[in-house]
Amino acid sequence: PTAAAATAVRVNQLGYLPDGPKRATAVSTATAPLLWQLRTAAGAVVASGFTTVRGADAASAQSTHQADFSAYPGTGSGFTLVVGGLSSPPFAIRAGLYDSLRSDALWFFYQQRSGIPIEASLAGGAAYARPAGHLGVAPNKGDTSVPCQAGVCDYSRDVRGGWYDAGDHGKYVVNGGISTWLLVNSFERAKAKGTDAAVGDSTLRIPERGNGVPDLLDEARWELDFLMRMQVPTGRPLAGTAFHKIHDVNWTALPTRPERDAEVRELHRPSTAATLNLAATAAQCARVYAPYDAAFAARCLDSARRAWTAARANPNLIAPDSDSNGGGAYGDSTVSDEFYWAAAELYATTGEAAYRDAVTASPWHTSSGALTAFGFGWADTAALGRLTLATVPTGLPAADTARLRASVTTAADTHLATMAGQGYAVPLPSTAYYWGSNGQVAGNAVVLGTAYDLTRQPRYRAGAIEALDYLLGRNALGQSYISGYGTQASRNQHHRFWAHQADASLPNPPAGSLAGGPNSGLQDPVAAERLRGCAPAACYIDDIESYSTNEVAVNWNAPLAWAAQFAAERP
Ligand code: 9MR
Repeated sequence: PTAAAATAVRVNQLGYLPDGPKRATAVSTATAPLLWQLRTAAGAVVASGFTTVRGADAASAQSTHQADFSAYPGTGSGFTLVVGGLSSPPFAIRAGLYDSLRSDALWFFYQQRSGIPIEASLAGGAAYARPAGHLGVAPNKGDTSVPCQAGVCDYSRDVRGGWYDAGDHGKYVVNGGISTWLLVNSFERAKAKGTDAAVGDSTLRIPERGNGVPDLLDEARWELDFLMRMQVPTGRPLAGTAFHKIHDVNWTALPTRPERDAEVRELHRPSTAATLNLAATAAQCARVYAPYDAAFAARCLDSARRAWTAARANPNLIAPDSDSNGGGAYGDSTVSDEFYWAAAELYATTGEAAYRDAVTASPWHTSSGALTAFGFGWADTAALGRLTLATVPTGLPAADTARLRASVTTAADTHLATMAGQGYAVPLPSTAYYWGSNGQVAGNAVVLGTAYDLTRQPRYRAGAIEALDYLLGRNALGQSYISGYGTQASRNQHHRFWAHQADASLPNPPAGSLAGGPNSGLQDPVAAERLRGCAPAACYIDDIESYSTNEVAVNWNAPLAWAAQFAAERP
């Protein structure tokens, strides 16, 4: 025992798997190891040991110790970890811990659906039910006949459906693409592993349950149909490209339920990035949906081919960062990575030489930049192509496939090294707490999980699960960023319907909604005012107005769903 005791003990507030890593972080300036004790709900000490002194942690600006109770073989609920005289929040140790998060993280997508009534019986009660959004019932203008912005086109399109991107009412092809890809990839990898029944028919609370098709694919199809509606039709200028996005001319106020949005909606001009997001996800669709719905798979492939051809013919339609009135910009000036991703998906699906040549000619095929310590994202998609080519059997030479697989394990080892260097074992460099950092953490868990799938090396599984520990409370703030999970969980995420903090008659976000997380950029007025001077990993506030730290988004919940599905599997 030393004079300086612990000032906080941070654990995964959901708990730990019996066969998983069990580590916690204590905040303490003590320079000698501290005694830790694992206690049952009744107070009995069932395991004990001494912490490892980790010292200064750059991301949190805290001095930390690590307690490792992985060797404890017992199970139960209401455990606490006592370090230096201070107790953690209670947590469970049990198998099946991630079963509900697996389905809740996917439930988020149903609740974000546009163009369909959200049913009380499926959405978790009357508070979450709402009429269909954006079908043109006054005062709502609807997405069934949406005109273009001035000068973009002289016709209207039916672009109903899909998921709202986040807390706003926009629908964006860039970002819809990566989110859809992650869900469908989680199914494709599960099927290869034989664990797809967990997300099969009648496993989720969605209207399509019982239709004979795996529920996860039903959910992703809701977005795929929308993405294909965003394609410029044959016979029009720029045929085959995809409109970048559709959203309101002006930002709607908070709160505003989707069906009460009275703003004019507009299609924004096609972009190469959006076109390639469509090509990639539609090509993946053609491959993965073929056994369940051959006609839909064929429609996906036709759309993907047309998108690819149109992108090749129009490689410089760059979506600008400035187009952010009424919706997010999703500007992306580098599209070579999207070309690689789309080529990879089209090649993995068709095996055709032209797509193979586009893959092998791409600088991303050999670049180590495809998988970095920072991770992938809506603007950086080469990793998605890399993961597909590393995991889906193709006609690439065996040596090339082996090289791609090695690049995934190398990236996973980089994440493990990052984690080992940090007080909170976060797979994110301490300089990388940007907008949506929790999505990056979850995305890096996807890379770790894929490395485990490829090698069955336990360290990769442990890394993926420890990334979830971070999201569920083992972090600088002792905050679970997933609503409904943990003793101190986010509940006021920025959202126009789940806006209880702004209007007590509205619900909080449903269980399984991931907050964007710490953002050292402090890019909203509440964050700028209340978080001044924060250490990167502490730049977060559970306030509905802090959209730059506390929004939800499809591209963050999608890797969470992937990782939760992975964690729910037996090793
Ligand atoms: O996730 C996006 C982040 O990378 C950008 O820095 C930020 C500002 O452009 O936008 C984020 O995406 C938001 C989008 O623009 C609009 N819908 C909500 C998204 C999540 O906050």
